[in-house]
Amino acid sequence: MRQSTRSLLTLAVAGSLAVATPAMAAQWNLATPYGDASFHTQNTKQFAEDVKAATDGELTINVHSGGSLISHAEIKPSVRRGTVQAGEIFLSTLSNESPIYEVDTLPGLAGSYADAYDLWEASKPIITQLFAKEGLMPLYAVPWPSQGIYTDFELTDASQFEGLRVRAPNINTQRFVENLGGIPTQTEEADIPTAFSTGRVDAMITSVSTGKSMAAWDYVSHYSDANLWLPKNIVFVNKRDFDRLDEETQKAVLDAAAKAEQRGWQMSQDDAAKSTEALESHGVTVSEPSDALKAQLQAAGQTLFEDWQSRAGDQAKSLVKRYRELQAEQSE
Ligand code: PCA
Repeated sequence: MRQSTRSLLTLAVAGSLAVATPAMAAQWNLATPYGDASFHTQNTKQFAEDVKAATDGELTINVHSGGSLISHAEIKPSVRRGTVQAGEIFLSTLSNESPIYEVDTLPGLAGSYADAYDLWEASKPIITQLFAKEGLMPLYAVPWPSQGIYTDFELTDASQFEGLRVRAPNINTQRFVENLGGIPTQTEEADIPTAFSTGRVDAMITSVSTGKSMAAWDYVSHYSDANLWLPKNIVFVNKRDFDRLDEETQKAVLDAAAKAEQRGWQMSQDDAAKSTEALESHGVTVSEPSDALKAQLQAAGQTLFEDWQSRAGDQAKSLVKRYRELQAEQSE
């Protein structure tokens, strides 16, 4: 093809594209490991719709759910590299990078939504700094309902953990299981049914939401509502991709993110109630641990917290201090 013909063709193609889509329209791909049934994914899809509406289609965010595009562990590295522009992950899976990321899986620190929110407020500046070092920017974070213990027998005493293989979604949960004498297994949420059906695990620690979405009643009979901690998902973007947007679009993204955070915290509470009902209606016995069991779980948790404090640097300690201040303000 002669050069002049080729450039004419290029011009023609560029021209037709310009008619089809506004010149500056941007597309982001956002990868999440969680499926469409999860309230987290529903919230993130709503976030994407809000952005599209607010920017008149200037920015479209395509949410790829259920790990369909990228596996959980690869999501953050992929956003960092720019393979995808945005992602959602379970924040505490990053705990091998910094003790800061363990803070929402420390037993006894924040056991209510109000406390968990204060903890997030206290962590946000530090987590934003850590993400910025990798060229990433957090958009919002939303908690799972509190974590409890699923077993196929009535859990009455910590000694029942002896030799029990317990599925855990992050490092601190694994340590917690170990402190109780159990054998922890790291399993992705999507792989839990297989882990049970192949006999790799006997029990699990997760929320009522996950218990409902993976049909826990097929594998276990009891849920002990131990209210261990409220761990969060975080949604974040590659900072370069964010910086490329014009100011108005950036503001639309941040506004929609703030709305998604607010909506998500409410969705988590609503989903906790609905999921508990679903578990019960499928025959799972839901109960709070007895005082004796509570004390045993607390002791295992206390060891974990002390261990964390000895590993955590000054930054982590000042985070907890700030959290305590916010908590005090809340109760004034
Ligand atoms: N569900 C996810 C994360 C925490 C939760 O409640 C899981 O169990 O993997």
